[in-house]
Amino acid sequence: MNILREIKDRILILDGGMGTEVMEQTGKQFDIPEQLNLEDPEVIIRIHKAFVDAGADIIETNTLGANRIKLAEYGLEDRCKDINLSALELAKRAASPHSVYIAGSIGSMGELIKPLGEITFQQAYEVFAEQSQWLEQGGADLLLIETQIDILEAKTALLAAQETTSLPIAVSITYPLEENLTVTGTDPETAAITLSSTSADIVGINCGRHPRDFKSALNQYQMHTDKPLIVYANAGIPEKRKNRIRFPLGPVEYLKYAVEFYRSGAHIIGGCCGTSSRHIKLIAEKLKGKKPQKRARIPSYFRSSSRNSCLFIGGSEPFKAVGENINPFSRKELDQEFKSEKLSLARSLARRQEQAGAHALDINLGQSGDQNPDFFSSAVLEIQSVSKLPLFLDNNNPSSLEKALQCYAGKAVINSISGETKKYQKLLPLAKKYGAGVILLAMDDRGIPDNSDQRINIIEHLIQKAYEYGLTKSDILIDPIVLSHASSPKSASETLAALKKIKQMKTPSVLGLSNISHGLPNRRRLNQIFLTMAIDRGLDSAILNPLDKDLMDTTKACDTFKGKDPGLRQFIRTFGNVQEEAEETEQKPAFQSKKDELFNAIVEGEKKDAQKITSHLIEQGENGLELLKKILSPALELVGQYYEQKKYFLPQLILSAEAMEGASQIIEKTFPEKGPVQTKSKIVLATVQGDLHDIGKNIVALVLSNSGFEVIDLGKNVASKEIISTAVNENCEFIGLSALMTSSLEYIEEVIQLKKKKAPEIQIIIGGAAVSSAFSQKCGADAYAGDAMSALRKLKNMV
Ligand code: B1M
Repeated sequence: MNILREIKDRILILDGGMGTEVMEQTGKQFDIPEQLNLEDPEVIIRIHKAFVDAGADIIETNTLGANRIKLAEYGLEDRCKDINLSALELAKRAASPHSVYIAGSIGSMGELIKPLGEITFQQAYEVFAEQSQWLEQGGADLLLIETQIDILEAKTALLAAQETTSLPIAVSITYPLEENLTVTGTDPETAAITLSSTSADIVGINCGRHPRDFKSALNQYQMHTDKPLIVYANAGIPEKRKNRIRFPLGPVEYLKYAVEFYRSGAHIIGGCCGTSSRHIKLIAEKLKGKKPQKRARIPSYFRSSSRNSCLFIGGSEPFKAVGENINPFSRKELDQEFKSEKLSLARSLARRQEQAGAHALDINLGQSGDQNPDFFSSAVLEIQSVSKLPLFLDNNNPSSLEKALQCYAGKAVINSISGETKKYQKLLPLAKKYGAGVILLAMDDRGIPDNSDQRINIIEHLIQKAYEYGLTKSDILIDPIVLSHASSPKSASETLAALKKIKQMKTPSVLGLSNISHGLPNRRRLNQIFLTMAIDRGLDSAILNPLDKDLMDTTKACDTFKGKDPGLRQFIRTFGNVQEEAEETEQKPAFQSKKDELFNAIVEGEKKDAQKITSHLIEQGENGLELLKKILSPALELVGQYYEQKKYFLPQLILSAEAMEGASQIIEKTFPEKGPVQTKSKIVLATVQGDLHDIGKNIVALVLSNSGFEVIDLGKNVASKEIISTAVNENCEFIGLSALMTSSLEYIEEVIQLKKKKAPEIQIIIGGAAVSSAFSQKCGADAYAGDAMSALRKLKNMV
């Protein structure tokens, strides 16, 4: 049996939802259903058997959460081996004597990799390598890395599985947020581009929201990857009724969607949460063994991606500008900064280039990037946090480059790989291993040829080598090299001639534009004119200075003449209402006052700046609480709006929250030490279960404790029972609850219900962005407060 060969010819049926079937069969909800592999194996065998009898060709082991980190949450990390091996044993027993494939299921760790979480690449790699090896040792036929909530985690799991086992591997992403986004904000197009360049054998989509949302996601996958597809959705969005979780789609309704998956090109089709053996039986009757749909050829332009955006170069795509400014050769101040391993100017340049319209950013730390291999990857991590643009990694040192590729959430671009044998032999395998694109450079061991034909020879040789290492057309950009017009006057025309030939090869091109004017006066004009000529010869993208507005405008004008801006829509949209401007220079942010600057530091997530400016303002006699109310909270509110508008993603949200926390710490220090004040009342404060937002609650705690209340702060994500038991044991008069997620409102209601039973005398005050006065009345809270000062006033009245 060879699954990869088989899916070329016939549709295979995957089983249904294990977790929900366990609930259905036992009537209980388990935090970690994998435990049943050891404690109640018959249930798991029964579920597998039902799926096999229903016609599943592939069954998944009950190991979704059986990785060391997840198991550790329940003190089961030492049972990792037993849980995985026993899962295989049960699946094999259930499958026998039928000939079905057993897929070793690998889910998310439940904690994110840096910078979104605390786990390092290496730790994550080891966790996934361990589970993959147990699953292979137990006898799995393939590995199914599934329900992945973050693209970096999925890539890391894949790499670990691929390097430590010899099994075929499928990677399936889940898009649970509105507009088909992963938890960390990746859309299906971006994920498909990222996965397409990895070594995954099969890619796909599972779980998520309603199966009706899968169609558009599948279309995106079809456009950007030719890997076989695996698709299995939930039976709709579950509802809680009378303490039972119900999925709305029965077998007949779900079948309609399964047929849609088939028509959209899926090779493996099954069900996820809420789908039972009855669902799988109908799908098997209808689709099992059918010939897969013929897939359209994917367009062959160059693709790259970050966690939250993608980049296309070549074909009919408009010209693409890659920001060159994070490079000490173009900015002396950066050199100083990099020598002391600082990155604040680089972060600010990343933002400014993105605002100026760059489509990607080049990261070159010069010599400093080579000295400490960790510094380059730190820079890549930080720039990913402040900009959503794809990154071109410009570093000659393979070990620095490898570390950066490990932490890159998307498909990076290696800038660049020349025809020097030692170089391409090291770097092309790295590109393949980490699923990166490459810029191939027209020079080899003999240097840069003077003439364009020789440059093309080198390029053809390099492209061949790239294919041999497993790269594809959509991974390759060609740089025919431009030298300074001052040092080599004939070189410009050779570069232009090479560009024309590259265009005939239908391979996308890129140039490091600013080289042309190196050592000459009036550089901006030279750059602009040469760029126009190069675009005319077919140049598709350049690494250039996006802060030079004339240059950026030139690219847009060129697009109109090259037929890359149909109806001149983009041009008119950009320039329609803009006054003709004379000379443009770089735009630096101008702040009216220190308070504006503080606001901006929070919005941009610059913690150190936020702390410095807050200290300065406090020294100038500003009131800390007023700053919190009038500057810091509104700034964070704007961050929330940006997040809603998809202008910001989770990394930016985290940075802004950290900046706010940093500023709040400074303000906190300005409050008088709490001396022997007479404690008036005791209040237990908490952000309710499921909610990790605690900035607002911390401000409430600060204000109350500085006004004589004794505050017991339980932190965030606190279980209702813990809140009540603390309030009772500590003899509190009040309970204060905060919630910012609509989904956590039910826990406010739960605390109130519990309180009514266990301690009716305690009064409850609630607040937080998700809470309203109307909700407060509906759920029976004693008071609602819209901000910290109002919380204080209300509590004083209640006392
Ligand atoms: Co997120 N987040 N977040 N977030 N986040 C919101 C809340 C959101 C509205 C953003 C948006 O979509 N516009 C949205 C919730 C949507 C909803 O359900 N209604 C959201 C989301 C979706 C998420 C994630 C799911 C994102 C993801 O992972 N894809 C995730 C969820 C994690 C979880 O909780 N399970 C998430 C994560 C995070 C960070 C960790 C990155 C970070 C929190 C860091 C931290 O708190 N330690 C974060 C942040 C910073 C925000 C925003 C931008 C700002 C929240 C904040 O701190 N505001 C927020 C957008 C927004 O609210 N506009 C957003 C400033 C703070 C001072 O205000 O907390 O309202 P607030 O407190 C005020 C008053 O409300 C009141 O007094 C305070 C001061 O005056 N108050 C009380 C608060 N508690 C009170 C209690 C009282 C009385 C008054 O009595 C006891």
